[in-house]
Amino acid sequence: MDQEQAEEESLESHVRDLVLEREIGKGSYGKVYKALWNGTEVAAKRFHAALANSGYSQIIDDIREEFQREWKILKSLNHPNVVKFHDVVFPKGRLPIIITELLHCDLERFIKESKSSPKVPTVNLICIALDVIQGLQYMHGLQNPIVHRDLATKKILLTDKCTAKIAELGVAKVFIHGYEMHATPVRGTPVYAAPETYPALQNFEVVENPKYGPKVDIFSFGVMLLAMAVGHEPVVWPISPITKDGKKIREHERRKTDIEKMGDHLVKSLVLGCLENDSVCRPSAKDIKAELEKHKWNLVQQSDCYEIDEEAVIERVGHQPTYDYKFKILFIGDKGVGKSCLFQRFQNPNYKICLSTATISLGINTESFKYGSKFVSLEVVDTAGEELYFALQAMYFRRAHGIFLVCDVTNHETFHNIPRWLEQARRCCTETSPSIILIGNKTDQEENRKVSHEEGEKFAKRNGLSYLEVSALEVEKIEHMFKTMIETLTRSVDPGTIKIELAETDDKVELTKSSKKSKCKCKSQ
Ligand SMILES: Nc1nc2c(ncn2[C@@H]2O[C@H](COP(=O)(O)OP(=O)(O)OP(=O)(O)O)[C@@H](O)[C@H]2O)c(=O)[nH]1
Ligand SMILES: [Mg+2]
Repeated sequence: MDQEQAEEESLESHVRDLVLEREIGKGSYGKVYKALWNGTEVAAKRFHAALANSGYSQIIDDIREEFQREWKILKSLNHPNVVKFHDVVFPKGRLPIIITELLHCDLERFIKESKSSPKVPTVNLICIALDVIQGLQYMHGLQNPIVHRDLATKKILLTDKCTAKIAELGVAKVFIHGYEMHATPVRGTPVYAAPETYPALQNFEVVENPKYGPKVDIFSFGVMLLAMAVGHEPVVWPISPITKDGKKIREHERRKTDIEKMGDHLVKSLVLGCLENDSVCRPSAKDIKAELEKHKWNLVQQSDCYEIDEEAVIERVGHQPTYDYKFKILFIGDKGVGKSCLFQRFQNPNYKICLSTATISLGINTESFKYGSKFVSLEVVDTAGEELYFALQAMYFRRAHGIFLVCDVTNHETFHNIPRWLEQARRCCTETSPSIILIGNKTDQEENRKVSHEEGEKFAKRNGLSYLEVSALEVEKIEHMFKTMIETLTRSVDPGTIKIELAETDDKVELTKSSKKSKCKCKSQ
């Protein structure tokens, strides 16, 4: 074994406090190791020793530049769906090592080694896609958008609970908001690359660098969706998207085999939209997120194991040191619709609703209870419907998992304002995909009803919500309303299908149905 090879195989990090334990992945430039850094488990990415020692200063400079860029970009990002950067270390006389959070496996491998049929069950596909699109929405929504430029299943990492995170930002680039820019063609993964990232050629000579914007990531996202739907890496024909005379081939045509194989998959129209040759025709990250959320909600509702167990009771318990789930839920809606009464009656069935007074600013309560075999901690935020307090509202929505969007069925104005509340909830709840339930309250006043049951249901259906009618006077209905929320939340965190097991020894990925009772912590900690 020569010196380079020996160095390549060596687990010597040449940095104090960084212990490389074992290789967990290979990239084009380097290897990724599971490592211990100041006692914490991390992933450490370092170059192939051969490249560092090659003597080709241009290559080394390129690599250095790439690492520096990745370092700078990673450092500025902070989102649950973007891999967390810890540090970069420079071993003496060697190339830098990037230290990031340690994840379980990448999506490419997950698909390859899955034993499920289909390889990625639809509900998991939707959850992974939602995570990735949220990461992209965050990156593209920055003041100066960051475009990944090399999104592919290999660049998506998964936690053991299957939360997806965007990784490997080595070729990411900061763009100017709202502009397309000339950029060098990406050396990334060709089958994932958008057609506009290919340079204009004349007699096989590059005549102009390509011009593109964040929509190149949307294209790659579409390819990633397609790969999950068909259960393997993308197949394209012909290999080059450009004909001899410099014309671009339609991507729907190049990817015909996979598109046909996808059949009538739930995400088919999304995939086709993302794979449009003209970037303007591709949907935005925001639109994709809204569509995926609708699919997720429908799946959660359709699944027969998701029926509310009417026998199950919510058993109040004192404060618990540990719990299976922790959720934050919000009550929102116009003033006087009964938000405080509904919550007070849930807390205390003997509460006299006639005593309710307008909420000032907000009220927060934490309730612990046992539901079935699970311990649940609920932080309930009762907001004020009074306009005076609207300025504070964006703050309440942070990290909210569930929302009761309440209207008063005896007051049509309160129903008329629901779209405004819904829009605000969707805009402000950036960190998670909240489960939203539309509540029509005060059904005890049937004679004064102004909002019909059908009207409420129709609106809810159109907007991917579920609809419940209640009266703060009827304790059972309030119990049902909270049960519905808890069931929905536990399922949206743990859709009941994914458990990734990577054995230390053989590194196998297992995709199995987890039991309904599987313990799972809240996803958005
Ligand atoms: N008949 C009837 N009255 C209700 C019901 N729920 C609430 N109310 C009455 O509606 C009024 C307003 O209820 P609150 O719970 O204070 O309303 P809110 O939505 O919290 O109002 P803000 O805090 O101002 O945003 C009170 O007078 C309650 O007694 C119900 O189910 N039926
Ligand atoms: Mg109130």
